[in-house]
Amino acid sequence: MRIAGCLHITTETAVLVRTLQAAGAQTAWSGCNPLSTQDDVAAALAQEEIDIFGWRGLSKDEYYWCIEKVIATKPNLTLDDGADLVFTLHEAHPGQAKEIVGGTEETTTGVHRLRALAEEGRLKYPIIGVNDAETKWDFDNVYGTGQSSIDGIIRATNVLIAGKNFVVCGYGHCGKGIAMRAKGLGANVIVTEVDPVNALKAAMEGYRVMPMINAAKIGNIFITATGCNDVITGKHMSLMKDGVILCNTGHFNVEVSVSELERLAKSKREIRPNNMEYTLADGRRLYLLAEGRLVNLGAAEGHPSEVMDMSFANQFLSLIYLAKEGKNLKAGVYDVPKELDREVAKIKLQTMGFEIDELTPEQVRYIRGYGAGT
Ligand code: 9W4
Repeated sequence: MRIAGCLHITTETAVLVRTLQAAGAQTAWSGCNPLSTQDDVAAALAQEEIDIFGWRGLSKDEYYWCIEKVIATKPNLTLDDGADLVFTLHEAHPGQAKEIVGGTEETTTGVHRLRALAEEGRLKYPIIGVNDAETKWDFDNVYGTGQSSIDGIIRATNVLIAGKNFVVCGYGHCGKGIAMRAKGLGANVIVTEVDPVNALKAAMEGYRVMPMINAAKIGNIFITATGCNDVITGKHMSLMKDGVILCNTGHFNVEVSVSELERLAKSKREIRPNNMEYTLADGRRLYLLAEGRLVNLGAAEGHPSEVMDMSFANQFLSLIYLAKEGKNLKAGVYDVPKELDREVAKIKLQTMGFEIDELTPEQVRYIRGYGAGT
């Protein structure tokens, strides 16, 4: 198969590309974010004569030039992260879609864009939304974001987490992972939420739950993981203690209001890489990490490879599935078949050296039967 990929050019992606090649595919690849390409990785793949189009810091025009180059290889499968490849193909090369048996999409945003396209009746081939596989989102959000966000905070500050009031804004899957890891390091975790069910889960986990305006007065470290804007604003900053650390691991730099911090500050200086000290008019200092952008990517290295491997195993198995079955599927957005998701979990357990039990035939009969009542 000829596979066109549009996915962050990172070490983990390089392993996926090599794996697809080892399985007999021809691949052509571009990055899916102008800033995420690891140039050394792109160079290494290019040296192996793998078609790779991307470098760190490309302009918007260069970004789409790379995607065009990938489309020009006349793929029959696509792999996307954010759906820029699929949209470019549909808009600029609609005739090519009939050659394509299927595609995969890595992210929630991409799946949303593709569903909208499908609802308008314009999506031209079947696409599997890899994001919704349990062995993808449940692990990268909780364990990947959890660890890498704490890692970013520590790299940017070298602060001791133990004993700190650690405020997690948003208790979705990412917030849950961060809170769990902060607790493990000895922090007093405080959760702020707008959703009563999430807030209740946090409370039952033993965290203190309170509105942001109250947390602002007592927190030492604040991290936003909401996906929403204006979570920490000037009115919170004006209540904060001297020396607090602010960072974000959710949507790009809209959760901590950097503009309001800039407005409140009398001066600023970078005290360490990815750590900006803002001094307010009354002398209090607030430390903003990674410019309010995702701290796990800005100050650390994103998800560890042992999380990405599950996402990319889902990608790999989904592409194999589409190579075989794609022509029998109607255009639309599909879930990763449940058996593939389970297969990824099974293999991951094996690689971690864990074995599990199997149900006996009697147990299967018991579970499936309805005879056992009171
Ligand atoms: N990376 C990224 C890197 C630097 C960067 C403007 C200057 C996401 C997922 C995976 O987005 C990624 N610098 C930016 S934005 C930006 C984004 N700016 C913004 O001002 C700085 C990214 C998936 N992943 C892992 O998590 C681990 N391996 C992976 O493949 C990678 C990168």
